[in-house]
Amino acid sequence: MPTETERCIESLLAVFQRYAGREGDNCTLSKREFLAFMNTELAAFTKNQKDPGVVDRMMKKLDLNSDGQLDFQEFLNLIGGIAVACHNSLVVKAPGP
Ligand SMILES: [Ca+2]
Repeated sequence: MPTETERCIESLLAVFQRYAGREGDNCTLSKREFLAFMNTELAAFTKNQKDPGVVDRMMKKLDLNSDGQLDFQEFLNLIGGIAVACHNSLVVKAPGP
């Protein structure tokens, strides 16, 4: 039986591969694959964005080597950033001692 942490890693890999495998290089997310990922998997976030260019700019910021694709490391930077933001908002919201 995998642990909870191992299952989380497996899930991240599976989601990345599912979207990366849609077109072109199946080890990276193209802009279209990234948009599909954002609109499906992070729809709550995407829907709240009034600026339609925000996902575009996120892609540019995440694409550290500027090859127009997001590899798994670049994708993890996004997940890590969101996780940290969630953690921080929980810490701020949590009642003090
Ligand atoms: Ca890249």
